[in-house]
Amino acid sequence: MKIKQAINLTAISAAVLALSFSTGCRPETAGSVSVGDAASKVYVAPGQHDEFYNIVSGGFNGQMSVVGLPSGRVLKILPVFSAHPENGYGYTEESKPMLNTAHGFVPWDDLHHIAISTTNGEHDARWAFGNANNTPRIARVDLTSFETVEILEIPNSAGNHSSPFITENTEYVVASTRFSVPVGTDEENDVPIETYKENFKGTVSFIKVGDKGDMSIAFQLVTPGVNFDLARAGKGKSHGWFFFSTYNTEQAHTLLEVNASQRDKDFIMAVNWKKAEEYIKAGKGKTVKAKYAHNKLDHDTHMATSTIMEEVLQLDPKELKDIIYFIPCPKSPHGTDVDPSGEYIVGSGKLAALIPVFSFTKLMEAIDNQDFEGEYDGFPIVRYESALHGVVEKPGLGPLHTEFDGRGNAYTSMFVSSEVVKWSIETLEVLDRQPTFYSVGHLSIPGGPTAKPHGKYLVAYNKITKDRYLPTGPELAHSAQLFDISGDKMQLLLDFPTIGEPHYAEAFPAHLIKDKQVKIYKIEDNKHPYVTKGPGEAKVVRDGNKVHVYMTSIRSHFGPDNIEGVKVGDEVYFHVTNLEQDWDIPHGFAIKGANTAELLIMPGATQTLKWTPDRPGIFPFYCTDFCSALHQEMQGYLRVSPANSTVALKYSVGDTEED
Ligand code: RUQ
Ligand code: CUA
Repeated sequence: MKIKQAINLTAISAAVLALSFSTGCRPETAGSVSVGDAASKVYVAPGQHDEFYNIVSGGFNGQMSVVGLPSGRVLKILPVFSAHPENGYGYTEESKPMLNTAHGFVPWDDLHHIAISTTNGEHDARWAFGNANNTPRIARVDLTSFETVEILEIPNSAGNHSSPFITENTEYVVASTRFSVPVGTDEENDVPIETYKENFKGTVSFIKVGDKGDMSIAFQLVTPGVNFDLARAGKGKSHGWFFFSTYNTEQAHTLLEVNASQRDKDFIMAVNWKKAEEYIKAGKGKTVKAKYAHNKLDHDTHMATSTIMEEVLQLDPKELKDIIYFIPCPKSPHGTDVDPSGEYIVGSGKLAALIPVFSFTKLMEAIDNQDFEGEYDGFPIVRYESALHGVVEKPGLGPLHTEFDGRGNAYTSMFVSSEVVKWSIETLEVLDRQPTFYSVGHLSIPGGPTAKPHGKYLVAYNKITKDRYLPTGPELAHSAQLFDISGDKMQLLLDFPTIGEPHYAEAFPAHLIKDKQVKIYKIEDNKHPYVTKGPGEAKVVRDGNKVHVYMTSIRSHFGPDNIEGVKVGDEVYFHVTNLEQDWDIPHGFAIKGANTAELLIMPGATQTLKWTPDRPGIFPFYCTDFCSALHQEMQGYLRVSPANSTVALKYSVGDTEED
């Protein structure tokens, strides 16, 4: 038995290795483009704007980046789940609560997927949602200020990979767990790992999104203990349903590389969430204890708060019928994608040699006729052939993700054979294939996952860069490639490096948001408890060993700019209000020896730096953002005296000296 298993393992490992990129997957055709033609298509003349905003996940950097398309120019890095030195996110006293969790402060996570809000299945681009994989959370970014404004932790989840995916009208953001784990109290969860099959469960969380975007967990489905990889909501005719790819339906807990690839087929799990809603309305949910953080940024106070929630509502689909059905899907499906009409569901089995396409109409018929081929953990398995629209034969090796152009075509990324394959949804014929450099993961077409894709471009987000750019030591630039997909054949136009490792990205037309941008925060609306609304109000107040500096910044001075009477052992809080009311005039703040942060303060906002002087002396502070011709003059001095000194607190605001 042991020996047999070992042989098995070697054979499978060898097969997997042969498929993997390490043996070389360099596409045969070199990436040649007609330079003049391609260059003119991506050329955005100086002073002109890009046509699309592209919001790109940064993978293990926990950020999103904002890229213009077709130019590929990086416009901004948006910190979401990671502290970010550029603007103090996660460092300033105001923003630290955003990164609080039930496990405490988590300054770095892993962000894979972007979901741009939709109405009637089309992008409205009010918000961008992103997932934290490691410590499960969903974030909401406001696309008028390009700030993370809300983060909601997800209890009973581990490895929040299959998220965030949204329903047609952004009714829900949905998140499912990658790792199944015991779902009980901390004490109940202390079980032997080998009891996986009896004790480990999956969960799918439906997070309600309010009119203003506010998130709350409406309910959680407890599912069989499998791994969820990705998901998509139904739309159009399939609105009300949700589709999740699963792997490890073998329920292995060790050596998954081998043990989770035993079955010929895993499943796409179809969830009737309208039905689940009915059960919730009928009071069938069960409230269970769960600890998770809910963090929000308040734009009036410019402060984030973190609240620890205590319970969550769960539904048990085992007792409540007609919520969950399993559809067999070959070989560890990674992506599951729904076409713009909502009729076709594409499963991409990463170890499969074909791409199955399911029909929603047929799926409904099969469910109505109870056309099942058995049960999985008590849930009906719909007969594969009955739900199948057809398969794409010989698409390539290692299908991962599929996007749509709105003209009846689908585009699937092939990780192992490093290519994008275009095929017809109706006839399932392969129409074109183009190499990617190299090992492509996600694809993104502007509007690609919506009911109304914009077609035109496709971006391939690649895992390996190898020789595409000037080398930069052991780690090379991560890479995206832009294709023109407006014609019959795809045409490679541009390589551009990305920030972090790109996973999913979504792009939408710039006109949706570009005239809605927040330019300043009105100083009269600033409700920060330590705001200073004019240079005359600047002051320094001692409260025991806490010293609060109410400071203003305006081109080109700080008020106050001379401070004395601070002592070793004090906790000094610099609450700096930027009095500017002009677009694009932030001021910075830094003081020597500060080991918490610097600040970057937007016009009209207040931000706080906490500083604990550790020795007597003179400590200069200055503005870190080049704000005017006199930026270098924007500086000041703070005197620190020994703990027992009698130097009186004293500060000066411009000319006036006060005690
Ligand atoms: S995954 S490369 Cu983390 Cu979206 Cu498929
Ligand atoms: Cu303010 Cu430089």
